[in-house]
Amino acid sequence: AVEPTTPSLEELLALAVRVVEEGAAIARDPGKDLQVTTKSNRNDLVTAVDRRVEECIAERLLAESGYPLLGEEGHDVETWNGRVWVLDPIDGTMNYVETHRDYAISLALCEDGVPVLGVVMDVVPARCYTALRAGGAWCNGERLAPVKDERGFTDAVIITDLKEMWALPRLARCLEQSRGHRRYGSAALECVEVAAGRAGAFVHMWVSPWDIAAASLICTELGVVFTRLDGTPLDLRWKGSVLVAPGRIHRELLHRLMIDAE
Ligand code: 2AM
Ligand code: CA
Ligand code: CA
Ligand code: CA
Repeated sequence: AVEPTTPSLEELLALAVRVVEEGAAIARDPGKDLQVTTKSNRNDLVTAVDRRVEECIAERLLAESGYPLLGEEGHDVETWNGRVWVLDPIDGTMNYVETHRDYAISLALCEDGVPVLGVVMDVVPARCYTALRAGGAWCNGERLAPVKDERGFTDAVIITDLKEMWALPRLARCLEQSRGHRRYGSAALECVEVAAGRAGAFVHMWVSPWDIAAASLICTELGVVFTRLDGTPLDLRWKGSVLVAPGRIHRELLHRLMIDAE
């Protein structure tokens, strides 16, 4: 008998891109009724499309890879040990419902909690960001250059939420000194903005594993430093804060946010 061969990470990345493209097709053509309902509060939304995209991708990945899947809308795993898919079927559901742009599908494959491949699909412009651990990162198949690490934060745009500014007065001061403040409403796409060099930093107090599993690999493959707000290493298995920036800006913001207010 012929032993089935274990798929390479390149093959698994190709599979991940295929299923994310299928999910994007569902999101682009949702049918009449989105069935918008709320979860923890009136601005925490989920739609039938979130669930349908997760269902479709989970089914395909289980059939074609056999690895378990953790997804925001109802797929849990018993353990992070070994290979586990981590999926956010729609990151930026409020945008999906209200602004009709800046929402993403995020899919990563983790080994013992460490992402080894990642896909972040910016659905509306069909821009597909991918990364392979120790292999680099791409946008629509074109290799992305490592981020430049020259600017300080006063020469950069910083992405964060208004809530964070109220929670962190020191962050508000940094934003005043920066080139400006942005917010897009999809944590995955916001990380990718830093990886692509269009923003200098992303700061967020509370992200879930599926928000950042794929985007964190895209960032680190391009030389972006990706830690908790206090500078400690990211452990994807837990929800928490993130400070995402090239080295110099990361050092400057860490110092100003955590060590010295002046
Ligand atoms: P979602 O759209 O998948 O829920 C928007 O502010 C960003 O924060 C999005 O990435 C969104 O992901 C995420 N988000 C929304 N509600 C959240 C919550 N209650 N806790 C943490 N993250 C949330
Ligand atoms: Ca959600
Ligand atoms: Ca999300
Ligand atoms: Ca989501």
